[in-house]
Amino acid sequence: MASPIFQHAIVREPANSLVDGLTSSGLGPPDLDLARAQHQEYITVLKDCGLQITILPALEDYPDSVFVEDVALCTTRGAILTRPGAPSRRGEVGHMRTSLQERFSQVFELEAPATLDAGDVLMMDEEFFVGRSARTNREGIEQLVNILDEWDFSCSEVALSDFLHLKSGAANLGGGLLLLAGELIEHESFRAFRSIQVPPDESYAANALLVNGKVLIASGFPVTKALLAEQFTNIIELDMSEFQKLDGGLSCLSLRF
Ligand code: CIR
Repeated sequence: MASPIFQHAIVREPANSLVDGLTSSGLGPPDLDLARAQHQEYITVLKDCGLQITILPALEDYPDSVFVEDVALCTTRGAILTRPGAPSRRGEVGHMRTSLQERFSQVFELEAPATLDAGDVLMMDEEFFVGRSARTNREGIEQLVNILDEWDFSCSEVALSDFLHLKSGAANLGGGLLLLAGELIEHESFRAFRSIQVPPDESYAANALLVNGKVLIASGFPVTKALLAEQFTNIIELDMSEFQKLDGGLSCLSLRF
């Protein structure tokens, strides 16, 4: 199994309304200046990984719009605009349409009553996994599976009970290796893969990102970092404190393709 190679990333500037973003973390509202500085550092690191970055403007009407990952799935054969599970996030999709149509020859869009956040979609080469979560429903999964099938990708469902999104607890580290946390560690869907297991008190660190040979992880999770260091020489830590307050992780802040 190969490691994905990315050339582009799309990100969106944090809005002032970020302080009103959805959250279940109980960590309080984010500090806007710090969130902006962390977002800037995230962009710098992606650039250093060799990506060309498109920075979309902030959307004040959509507090969670900085988490661009949820509104689209970008694959090697086309892109899919989603229909986010949280009603307050549905309007974000229209603000991503043109950017994807300019870059992908095929762009599909999920339709009601489907709901799906692309944070629930994990790509392992040609094999996809989709979390059935509080945000992603049966119709969302059905529509996704049908589109992926047209592109000759397989896709299977992973029932979630604890995590907000599938990628809150799973990351593709390339070469058939997964980083897994919590309920996903023993999950039958991932038995065929090798995995690194994140300890329970570092579960947030599971949302890591492999970008062109470098592993990006949130800072402050020493056990996970040490486990990764056994297999990777290039690990970059990023302070994600302000996005963690809104249940967002490293993958959520960009679309990569
Ligand atoms: C939300 O609840 O939708 C945002 N506050 C966080 C979204 C995080 N996105 C992701 O995990 N892909």
